Amino acid sequence: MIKIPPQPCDYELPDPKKSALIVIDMQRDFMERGGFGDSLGNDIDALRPAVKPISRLLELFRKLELMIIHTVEGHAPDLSDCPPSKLRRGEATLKIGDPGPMGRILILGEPGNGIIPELAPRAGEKILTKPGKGAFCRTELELFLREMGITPLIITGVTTEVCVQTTMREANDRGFECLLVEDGTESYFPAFKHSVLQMVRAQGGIVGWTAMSHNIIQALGGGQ
Ligand code: C5J
Repeated sequence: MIKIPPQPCDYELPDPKKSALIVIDMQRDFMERGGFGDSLGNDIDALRPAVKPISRLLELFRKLELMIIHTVEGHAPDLSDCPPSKLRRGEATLKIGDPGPMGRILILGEPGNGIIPELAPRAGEKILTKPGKGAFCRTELELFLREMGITPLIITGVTTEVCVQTTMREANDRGFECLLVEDGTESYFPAFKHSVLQMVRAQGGIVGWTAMSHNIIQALGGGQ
């Protein structure tokens, strides 16, 4: 049994081998100039601080041979999996599917849709593509986790109040124990990140727990 000192109370990992690190949407489309996030007028640099903590967690999970799942938000080239409401929404200079400097915006397989090189998945790590904000919407994630016997999820990625929070709420409702990594998630809006951290752990952890990456790394026996 491993105990991590997060908020609102200790988070218990009965067997780390049965946990997964989920890295949500660390894609060029959200992190780099010319991508979807930038085209919506966001300050992409606001997301950078999450990269190092995620990289350290990835290193430890790889060393301990624990489950790693990367998610990628993107759509089929013919946009058949993109609801018209999502296509219409937002005041982007470039809409989903438009050609941009890194290829078509938010389209699977385009250079801009890939994961940033610093956090590139390695062989054997699961890459889950998803058309929505939540990683459980129209994907095989729930079935996969149940087949692998995984319940605790250590959650990182961007953006905190959109894909990360949606995924965490979906997971919580399905009975997964979610620990959100405070310094391993970022938002274009710092106040939104702050609010999500508070919302998650309020009322005795109504959606889950939050902890800093160094607490998790230390609890799992990694150095700093
Ligand atoms: C957004 C995401 N913000 N990955 N996607 O559209 O949070």
